Amino acid sequence: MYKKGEGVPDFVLLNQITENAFIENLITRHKSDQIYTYIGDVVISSNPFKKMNIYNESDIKSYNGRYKYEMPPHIYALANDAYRSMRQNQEKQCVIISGESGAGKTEASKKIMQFLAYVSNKATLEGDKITKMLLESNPLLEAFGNAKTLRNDNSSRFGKYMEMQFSPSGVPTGGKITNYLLEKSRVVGRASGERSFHIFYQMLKGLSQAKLTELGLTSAAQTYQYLKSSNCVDVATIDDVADFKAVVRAMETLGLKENEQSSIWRILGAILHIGNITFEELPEQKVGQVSVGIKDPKALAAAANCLKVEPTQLTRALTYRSINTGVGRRMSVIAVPLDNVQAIFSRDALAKALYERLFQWLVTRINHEINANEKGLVIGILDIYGFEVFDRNSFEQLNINYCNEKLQQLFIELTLKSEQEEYIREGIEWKNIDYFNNKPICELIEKKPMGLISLLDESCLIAKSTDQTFLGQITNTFDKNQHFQSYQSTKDRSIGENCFRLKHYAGDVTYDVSGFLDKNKDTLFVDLINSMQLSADPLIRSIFPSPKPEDSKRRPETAGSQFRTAINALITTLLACSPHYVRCIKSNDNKQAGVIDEERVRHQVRYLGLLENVRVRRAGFANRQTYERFSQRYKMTCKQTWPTFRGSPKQAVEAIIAAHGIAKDEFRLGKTKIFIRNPTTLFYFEEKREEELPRIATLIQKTWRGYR
Ligand code: AOV
Ligand code: MG
Repeated sequence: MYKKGEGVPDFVLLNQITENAFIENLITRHKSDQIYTYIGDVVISSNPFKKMNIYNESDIKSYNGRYKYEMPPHIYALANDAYRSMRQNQEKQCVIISGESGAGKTEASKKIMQFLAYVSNKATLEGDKITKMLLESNPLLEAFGNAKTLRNDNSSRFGKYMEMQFSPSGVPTGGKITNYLLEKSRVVGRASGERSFHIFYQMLKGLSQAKLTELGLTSAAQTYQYLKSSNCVDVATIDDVADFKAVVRAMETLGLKENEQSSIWRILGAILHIGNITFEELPEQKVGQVSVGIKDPKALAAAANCLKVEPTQLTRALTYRSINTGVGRRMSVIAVPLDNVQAIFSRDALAKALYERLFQWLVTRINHEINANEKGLVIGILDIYGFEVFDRNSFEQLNINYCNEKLQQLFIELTLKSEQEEYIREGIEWKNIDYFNNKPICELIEKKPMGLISLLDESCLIAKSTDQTFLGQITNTFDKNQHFQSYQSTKDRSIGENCFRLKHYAGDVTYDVSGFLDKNKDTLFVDLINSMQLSADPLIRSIFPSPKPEDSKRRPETAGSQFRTAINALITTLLACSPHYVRCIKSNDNKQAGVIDEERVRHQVRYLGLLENVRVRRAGFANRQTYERFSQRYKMTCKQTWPTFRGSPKQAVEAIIAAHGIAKDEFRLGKTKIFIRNPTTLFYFEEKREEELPRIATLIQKTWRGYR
């Protein structure tokens, strides 16, 4: 089945299960352009950083409907399995794609969608339309949600769970996208050498001159402080003009109307103008009271024009803050002028809020077009931001890395832990295999009431708290925790005084607490909301609904706890599906084709727990089914069990196994299930079943005729 010099297609087939043998096989395969390798059902993918000639229509066709063992490893084989299992078992499926930033998750998710769209599309007009829309949502959301980072030129800055919905027979009926925490701080700033979201650069290069003039924009990104600040505008691997055309095409396919598109450009234009607004101190009106005015009225006027609000209203909202004083009937609202720092904070908060709310609107708008039957069959594809470490890591990285911890935890639970537990429960003889469990670090972050997120929330409630008091508090709380370090607790100079370090499953990350409280509170002053409500643009008004009276009594949920809730809901959703895994490996840090960095790969193989995965898999059983299910499915392949059988399901299974002379080591009979060691045995039964089906069908037909 496989050629010499290409390594083994499944790590389970290695002669020796050692780390070196594993890595050697991965490198051999990568060098011979075999980027996919299995560990049983799990697909390991190593990023080639070059265009591969393996994703053509002919490739899709050759994997469609085939069994895994018939073809070389491919992500299409996994997609095909998910589609088959969904129809065969009438069960929801999910594909969980993990790996660090730049490892190839987003590319993998698109390949899976492309395969599913192709094979499920039965060329009906409706099916055609739906699959087109699902596929076109990718370039659209990538334009708004992805950006160039130091790790990846097309890095996802939001998490995405895309459910493709199907009818019981597997015809596409719709889809639904759930998005997770967008890194909105990128809109106002980021590390040098990175870019803001793709759409800003695309728009400036792609919009017509007339449109730019209408929005008061020039095509030079350098004009805008929000884009200029990170010293990166053009990226060699990115064609913004072509991407812009794809975005506009996608908007049309997805039914975004002319006026909606126009509002989108206006909001984006407004954000760029807002970034150019600066403030200056005004002469003191009262002794000791500092207030600021707008320094550059042109930028403000341009922003107001894009937002369709009065410049005076926008000025007021950016430079004053309303505060409630007194209680009951004595309550009144006073306007307090902001100082320069506060005004900048409020300006940036408005830009971030506009962008985040526009993004959320876009996802909702797409769902409105595509969401059909949430209760039916689905294949969900999870593509999140991968584990990342930069020189400076903040609140965003903490959330991203927490999310990766949770997915690693899920992988451990499903493939290493529960697999071994099930053998024991079913009374199958089993020698335990050790693995690194990252549960303690998940708990350190998310546990209530003493985890990091809860403690951060607590700090946000106390008026006197600062980022530094928060750091002091977590240092005290996690003093004895081996996954936590800070300068105060270790006097280790490599951890800055404003920082703490977490020992994540994928490596150590040092987080700088500056800005943690503000980012977690994520307040948007009511003045800004009110000013947006006065916009003459309905889309802008709709994304800034007025706070409900009951909201003023409740504390708004913080960004951190919202994310924790969303991620745990995601895990619940995933647990309700049959999982399929893709584990992506980043071959090198320089995005180079043909290069595979042994040490980087070794590190990833270790933290992903891939060797343990092979061990459990090899010592274990590839497939298990309840006696009921197995006997129902294969009873026609055995004379004793077809057409009727009087014994228990377990006895039926025993009869079937015996009739086919299956070797003793190939299966085990547990308390409620049969365990099968090799997938080939199952394929054998599938083939036998398919051979028998036509005969049975004729038999049934004859019987029916007899009745008539
Ligand atoms: P990611 O999704 O895992 O990172 P991507 O899927 O964006 O990573 O992959 C990064 C880059 O690697 C892509 O832009 C391609 O250039 C290249 N690449 C990945 N997979 C393939 C493939 N199968 N064939 C060819 N090139 C590939 V992040 O979103 O940063 O975590 O937040
Ligand atoms: Mg990605």
